[in-house]
Amino acid sequence: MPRRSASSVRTGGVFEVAMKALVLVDLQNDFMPGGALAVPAGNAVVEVANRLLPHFDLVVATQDWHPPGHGSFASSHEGKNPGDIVDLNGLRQELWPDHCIQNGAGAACHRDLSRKPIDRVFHKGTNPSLDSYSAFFDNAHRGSTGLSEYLKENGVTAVYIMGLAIDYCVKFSVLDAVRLGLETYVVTDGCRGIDLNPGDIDKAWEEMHRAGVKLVEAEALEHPAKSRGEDA
Ligand code: VGL
Ligand code: ZN
Repeated sequence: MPRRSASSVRTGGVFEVAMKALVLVDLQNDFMPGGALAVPAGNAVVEVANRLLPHFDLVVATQDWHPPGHGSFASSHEGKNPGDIVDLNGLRQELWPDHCIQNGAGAACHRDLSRKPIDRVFHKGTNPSLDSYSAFFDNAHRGSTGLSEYLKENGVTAVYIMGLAIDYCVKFSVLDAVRLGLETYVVTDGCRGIDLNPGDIDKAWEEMHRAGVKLVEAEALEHPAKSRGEDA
């Protein structure tokens, strides 16, 4: 259960509940420098997450959580290398080094991430023959991780998304959040990307912008009055 109660917002004489959730995407060892699928400077966003945690009604985290031999691993396809593209059950699939194996050290969240304020953790990528970049649904949009149902049950209307990697799991999560009708914010300094093909990160920001997401810096969430130029 969320620890903090929702804040009430006065709208048209009626008090309505505005619940905002922080969604921390894949802050796992394998996506950190030195990890199996390292995102450059991925570790820099852990302290951003820790700073934001106290400012949210509800905090959820995702973990990429693959079984050994997962279909997104190059090692599962004879003669293929990380970076190659294959057809996985009719879907275009980038191949990756083995990463985020269920219960392995690489799948654990970064040791500096403050765990206590996280209300719920959602696993994705558990189906061996289908990848799941989004925090909400698998890449075929067939199965749900349970996150959208959980947010709905808790009356969440706005999500603030950050994490790794901006050009994969963050982008897919953000686009799904918009489709689900959530007011969707991306915490710009809380994200880092892979740039498998140079330009992927820029393209990801453009795609999210076109979808109508709002961008926000961590500082503005920590000190809302100050960032509007008012006295704190
Ligand atoms: C991710 C590639 C493969 C991510 C997960 O978290 O962005 N990227 N699996
Ligand atoms: Zn993965």
